[in-house]
Amino acid sequence: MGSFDWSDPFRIADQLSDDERMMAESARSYAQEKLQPRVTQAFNDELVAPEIFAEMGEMGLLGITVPEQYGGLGSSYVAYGLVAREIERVDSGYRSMMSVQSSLVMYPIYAYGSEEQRMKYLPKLASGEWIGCFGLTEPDAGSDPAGMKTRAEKIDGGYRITGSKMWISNAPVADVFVIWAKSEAHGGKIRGFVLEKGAKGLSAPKIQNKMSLRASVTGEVVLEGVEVGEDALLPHVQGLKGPFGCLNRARYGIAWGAMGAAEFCWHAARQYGLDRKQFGRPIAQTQLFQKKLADMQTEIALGLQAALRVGRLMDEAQGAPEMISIIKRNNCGKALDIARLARDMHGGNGISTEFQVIRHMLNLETVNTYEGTHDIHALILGRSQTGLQAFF
Ligand code: TGC
Ligand code: FAD
Repeated sequence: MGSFDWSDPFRIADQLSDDERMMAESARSYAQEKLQPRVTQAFNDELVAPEIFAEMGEMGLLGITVPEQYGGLGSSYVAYGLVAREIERVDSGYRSMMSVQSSLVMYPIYAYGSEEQRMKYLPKLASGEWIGCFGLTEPDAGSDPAGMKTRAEKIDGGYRITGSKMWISNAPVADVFVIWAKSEAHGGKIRGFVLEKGAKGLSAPKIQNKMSLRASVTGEVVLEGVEVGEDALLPHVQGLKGPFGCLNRARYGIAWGAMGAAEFCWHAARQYGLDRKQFGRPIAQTQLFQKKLADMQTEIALGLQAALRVGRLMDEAQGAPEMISIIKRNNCGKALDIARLARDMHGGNGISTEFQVIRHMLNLETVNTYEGTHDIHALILGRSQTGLQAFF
């Protein structure tokens, strides 16, 4: 029989290439040395830290799957997932900053943009000199983005965009805005536009009073007749498959990231149980405590193995959106359960951000909701096996 490592039950580490292991290790060192020391204060005080993009850019963590000629790393989806896991082990907000920039801003410019757009935006987004955001959700169109009201009307030499976007990660500090709007000139189809900070009529006020993802800034995007040239249109996609093509990548990364946050909570609960004594023995020496640890270990081992499998399929161009729905939904839901359990296992200390598990728990409420809620992914999977759509 083989040996057993309690912290890596299915030996994920053995299933990685040397390059993938190196990427994961370098992301882990950056996250633990540079992000971990500042996260508690950043969360407590809702600090906005745009300089983190430049740090991530320097470490090669932005646009990992984008080809090198555009400033990316030209690396694999597995590598991207491993990095998301390491960053989210520290905080879901930091992973959000990275995944929006990589999957929701760089990816659409790379996949749907002109060569001029690629050359103009991608290198500066890869270095973190420019910060990007992705505007799909609106105040009245969240789970149902097809219901968006934002409109692009044709004007001489370009378009005029009017509407508003809600809950947009990075927006208040963004230089580059990927905005999805219904375009009258294209039969009302959804089209993507790349807008720049400073455009007349464009503003991005910060959303206040968030109790989740407090280390990542979120904004509205207000578009009051913003005029852009023809060159702002992403030429190579139309319809909802444009934003969904980006979401497939980001949701995949989130499935890995949520497991990183869950691993933090599991390890913290285990250590707390070994250190904390009640009734004359470590609380880790009780059956109930050990059952919770066993449940955490099992769900994380399964979730990581599933994410790795989907990543390998994506690297072979064999990944399907429904596979991503399975891992996004299940890994986020399980991570949230694990964070809530870890909070409980820390007793009173569990409610202090000093012990960190409540921060992960609060963050994971968002992670379970954005990029398709837990229930919306259930409906995507229900439709895929019955052929019946139950959204409305
Ligand atoms: P439906 O009829 O299913 O599809 C419309 C068109 O889109 C295509 N499509 C996809 N293409 C690629 N990948 C996918 N996953 C796709 N899903 C759908 C589809 O083939 C069709 O194309 P065509 O050419 O035939 O027109 O559309 P529906 O309106 O019925 O959609 C329903 C539903 C529920 C599946 C969908 O709207 C949905 O997923 N809702 C959730 C919305 C969501 O995820 N929003 C995310 C906003 S961004 C965000 O949260 C960023 S947070 C980032 C961070 O901070 O980390
Ligand atoms: P709703 O769609 O109103 O859903 C409310 C509830 O109703 C949910 O429980 C949902 O599951 C349920 N529900 C909805 N429809 C159905 C149905 N047909 N059947 C059964 N149940 C249903 N968006 C962006 O575009 N870009 C971003 O960068 C971004 N970042 C975000 C950052 C944060 C911190 C947050 C909180 C959100 C962010 N979002 C972003 C928005 C996010 O994607 C949406 O919040 C999410 O898609 C849900 O939409 P909603 O909030 O409008 O909820």
